[in-house]
Amino acid sequence: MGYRVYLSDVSYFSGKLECALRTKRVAYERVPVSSDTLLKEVLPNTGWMKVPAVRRDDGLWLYDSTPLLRWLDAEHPQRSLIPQDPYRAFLSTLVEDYCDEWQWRPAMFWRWAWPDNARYLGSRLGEELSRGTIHPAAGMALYFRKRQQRIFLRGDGVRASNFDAIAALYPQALAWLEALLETRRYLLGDRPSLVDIAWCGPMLRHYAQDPRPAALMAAQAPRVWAWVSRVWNAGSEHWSDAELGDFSDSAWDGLFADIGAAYLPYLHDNAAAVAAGQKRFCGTYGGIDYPDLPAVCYRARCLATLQRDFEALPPDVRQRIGQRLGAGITGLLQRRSAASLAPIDTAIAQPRTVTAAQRLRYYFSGTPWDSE
Ligand SMILES: N[C@@H](CCC(=O)N[C@@H](CS)C(=O)NCC(=O)O)C(=O)O
Repeated sequence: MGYRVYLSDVSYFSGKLECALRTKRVAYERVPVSSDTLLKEVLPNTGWMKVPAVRRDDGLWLYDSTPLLRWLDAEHPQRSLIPQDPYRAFLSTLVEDYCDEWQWRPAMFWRWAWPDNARYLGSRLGEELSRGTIHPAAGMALYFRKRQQRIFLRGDGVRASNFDAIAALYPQALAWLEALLETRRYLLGDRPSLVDIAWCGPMLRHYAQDPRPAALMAAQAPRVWAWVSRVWNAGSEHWSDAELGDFSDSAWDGLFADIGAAYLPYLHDNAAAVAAGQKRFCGTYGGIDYPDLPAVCYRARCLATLQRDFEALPPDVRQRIGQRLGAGITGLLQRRSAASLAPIDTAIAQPRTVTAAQRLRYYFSGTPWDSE
């Protein structure tokens, strides 16, 4: 059965999903979205005005790259991306969640914080989203540049006081990946797996393809530069049967330390804010002060999912993870979340009725960050 993938050529999560489909050699038709297709096809069929979204020939709609990758590996077991053993699978899932949710801010920052890059990306988005609609591309470009800066910079805790520290998160990520790639072709060895696909979220569409961060990648991290193309082209390679690495390399230490010092504490504070019905909260994560962050329900569900998955592991696997990550991280994985939201379990979308009022609101203001 065939797939149509609704996507954007500049989108973080569309790039992530395309890397997975290409690596697994699952054929699909690319459907670049416009504001009209988002509103008339993607929204009523998934409940989100977000990409990527997938329509199978029989009318089944799938969305949200994280459960979608699990669905794909189950549906198309060839060239599986998710490691088979529970130890590697859990650590890969943790890295994926971190890439999706905690690498998002620096990736948005590098895209929208400097006027030159922001103007270029604004015009690409404007061109893409206005195609076939009545909207002028230039107007759409300006609208999206301002909207993304409002929601994902100022609205996501970026200030003059933490500007340099947030900017430094990208070169830090490059240094981590560069060290891993010094001795291997993919992040866990000789073939791609979930962690490569996850890092391609920020690395492909934002860092390797936006002019400003791409120049830095080519200059400072040529191995990462080559690896991004390697993952994109992985479908043309024969699959290696070599065992995947077990995350024991100390080159993973910096990333795991950031998960413990910044990401998991943030997820707990976010869940507490969601539980308390707060719209905004502040905190210091990984040594960076963030004055005014949105409480994001979806991320409270990410914490619930990680905690549920960790809890379900056999005790010896939990113990091995504890030995690798340290008691601080496993403590955070076990500490009760303040919110009791459902884990993220399915990629299968339920069609929903979109009221005229919602349609109008979305039309003028776009999807809210945390739409249900
Ligand atoms: N958790 C979702 C996130 C999807 C997402 O946020 N997509 C962005 C593009 S990368 C989007 O469509 N945003 C729409 C908007 O901001 O209005 C996934 O993994 O697929």
